[in-house]
Amino acid sequence: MPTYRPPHIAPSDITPESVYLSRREWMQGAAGFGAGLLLPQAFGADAALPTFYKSRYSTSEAPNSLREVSSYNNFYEFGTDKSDPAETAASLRTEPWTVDVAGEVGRPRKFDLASLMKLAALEERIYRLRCVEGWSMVIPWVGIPLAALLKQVEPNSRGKYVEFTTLLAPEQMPGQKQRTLDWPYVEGLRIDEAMHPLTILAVGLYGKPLPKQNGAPVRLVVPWKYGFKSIKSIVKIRLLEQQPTSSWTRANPGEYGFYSNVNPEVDHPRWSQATERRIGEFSKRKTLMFNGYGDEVASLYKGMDLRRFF
Ligand SMILES: Nc1nc2c(c(=O)[nH]1)N[C@H]1C(S)=C(S)[C@@H](COP(=O)(O)O)O[C@H]1N2
Ligand SMILES: [Mo]
Repeated sequence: MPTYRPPHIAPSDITPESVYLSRREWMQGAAGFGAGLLLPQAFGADAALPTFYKSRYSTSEAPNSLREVSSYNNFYEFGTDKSDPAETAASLRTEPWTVDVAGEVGRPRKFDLASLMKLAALEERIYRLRCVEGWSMVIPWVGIPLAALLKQVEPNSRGKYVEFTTLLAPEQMPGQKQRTLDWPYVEGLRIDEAMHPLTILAVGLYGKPLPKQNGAPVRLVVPWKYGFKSIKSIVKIRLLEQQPTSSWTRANPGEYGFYSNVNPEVDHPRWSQATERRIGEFSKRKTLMFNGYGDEVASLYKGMDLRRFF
């Protein structure tokens, strides 16, 4: 059952009223899930985002509650338990914040968060997130297409890959004092994956700025890849000629490849990837090829052996 709705309505076709209605609906939805009480805690009392549009690039599946989205996290900079980031990420300082974009580009530039949010209309994108560990969630992100930022810096013909780096600050990120990974966390995409309209830089979720445990103030979201590709709290973006090595590939190249497309037919060496458990549900679901985004992204991998390029 395809749940992805193709984008035949441009953001400009959607009236502010529908945005307002949808926001009210989410607030009711959040309260209905019992997460209303968590709102002030997760976001801070005066948190606000500029107006944003409801994107057609959204699944019609019901989002997980705000409580689930903001209390069950992977963010090893704050510990390896799912509950650690929500408990300890308060020590992350997200202001001021700069994303430094350079490398194989004509116009290298440093963006603060305000200028980054002005690069394109903010959109809500309700995406499935499939963790390589075998669980999934549906998350209502708010963000801009990564392509809007890349176009600004004008990649040159040698810019074939994009490398992303998380903040390195052990005093704010206690997990970086442990050698769980080679810090800072690094991820990478091929330029066509990075430019794909489904790839976003998220600055919010559930209509508010990102909770720190979800990668504030800005993180990547690549919905057809395993969750670890969606790197959090980004400070640096580099356009490169050579394929970068991500932290997980460096840690274990036999288990985590560069592409990491969600693929129920290619098992992780230690477990099957055929099914997943949606957080909040009891029984398992079948994992969908490319996490259900195959109609949009399969052409990026035409002719590639996805067992070899896992
Ligand atoms: N910097 C950084 N980014 C990260 C991680 C991390 O440990 N550090 N974990 C990844 C993994 S494994 C997943 S599944 C997602 C989880 O995102 P969420 O907590 O917002 O659901 O973040 C990804 N991004
Ligand atoms: Mo993950």
